[in-house]
Amino acid sequence: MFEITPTTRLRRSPFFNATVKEGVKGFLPYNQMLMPTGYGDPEGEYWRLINDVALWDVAVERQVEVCGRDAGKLAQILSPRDLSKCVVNQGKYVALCNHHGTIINDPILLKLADDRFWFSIADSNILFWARAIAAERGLSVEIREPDVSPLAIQGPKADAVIAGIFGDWILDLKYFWFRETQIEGIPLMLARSGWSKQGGFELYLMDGSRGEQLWNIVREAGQPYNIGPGNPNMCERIESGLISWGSDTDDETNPFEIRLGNYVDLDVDDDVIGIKKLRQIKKQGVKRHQLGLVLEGDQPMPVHSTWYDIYADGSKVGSMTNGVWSYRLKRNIGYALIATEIKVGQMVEVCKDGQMLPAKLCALPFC
Ligand code: THG
Repeated sequence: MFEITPTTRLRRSPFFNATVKEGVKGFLPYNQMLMPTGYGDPEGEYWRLINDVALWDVAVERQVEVCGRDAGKLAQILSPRDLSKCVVNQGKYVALCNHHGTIINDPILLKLADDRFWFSIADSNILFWARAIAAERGLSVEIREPDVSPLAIQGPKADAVIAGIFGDWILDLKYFWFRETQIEGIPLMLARSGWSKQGGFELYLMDGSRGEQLWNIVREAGQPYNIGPGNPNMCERIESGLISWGSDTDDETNPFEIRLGNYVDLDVDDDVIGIKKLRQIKKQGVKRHQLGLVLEGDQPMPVHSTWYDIYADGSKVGSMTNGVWSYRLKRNIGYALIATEIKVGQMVEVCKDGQMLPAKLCALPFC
């Protein structure tokens, strides 16, 4: 086989050494960092997330910090979602769009103070984007990537683990809300969030030199609950209908096509990037929509690394953008980004490596 050439271009997470000790088996590049992709037991790691609790190194979800007099103004200009009622210590899921209404990232926005925000970003360069927009609009802000690295604790027993470490106040934390705290002097932002529908928290580590220590604290507290290492789980997230920007989206995808229309407020000010185009798209109606796909057959198929064409009556009608063996449904499932004329319940064919695979369209989420 081959190895990854050592390079400063792929930065290491503060939890890197901890994940190596846990026996991490693979990485992928994300925001110019290495993100762990598994520990050698995909099915065990999946069921641990569904039944118990899992610990994920998600330091690759970098923060783009915007602070200064015009920070709130810039956050709103970048976000086609009304932030006027967002209060300090509240987070919001936002679909950042460009001037064409194309989604360019789907971060969680954390409001730390009236003049300080973090965009907790997916895999595209929002630091450059935010700086360019701020400069063009003459705004008084400072924009940087702070030393902040999230560690996710996900699964039905995450509440018990986190309450055991930090106290019962965490049980009152609302979805996407967060609070600054510390453990053994390690500075943290503790949020109820995470890229699964099994519930959980994210600890935003604010001192990169203390990653291994934090990992070990959580690992130890989680022992009675069968905690173990894992990573953002492709199977669970597809079953749950979550979006993976850049793999479910292409260079023309708008939020309405991929079920994020609820996070777009069309009556925000005209200076919000993309809003005029989004109003137009909403009025005209979308040409594509995102549906679930269930393939025929009960044998797991390899995970894909490319989109597959979808055919109906011999013509191409869309793409299968991802696919995975569902441990709960015992079927290969995935998402279709497909012409709006094609509806739930309809049969189509997915062209995979020259083979036509029959599949049925269904509503999302699967589970
Ligand atoms: N955690 C943090 N930052 C992140 C992610 C994360 N940045 C990148 C990426 N993940 C952002 N993407 C998502 C996508 C969906 C959700 C969270 C992050 C999510 N969505 C729910 C849903 O769609 O059903 C709920 C949305 C809502 O109710 O507002 O949770 O994981 N720190």
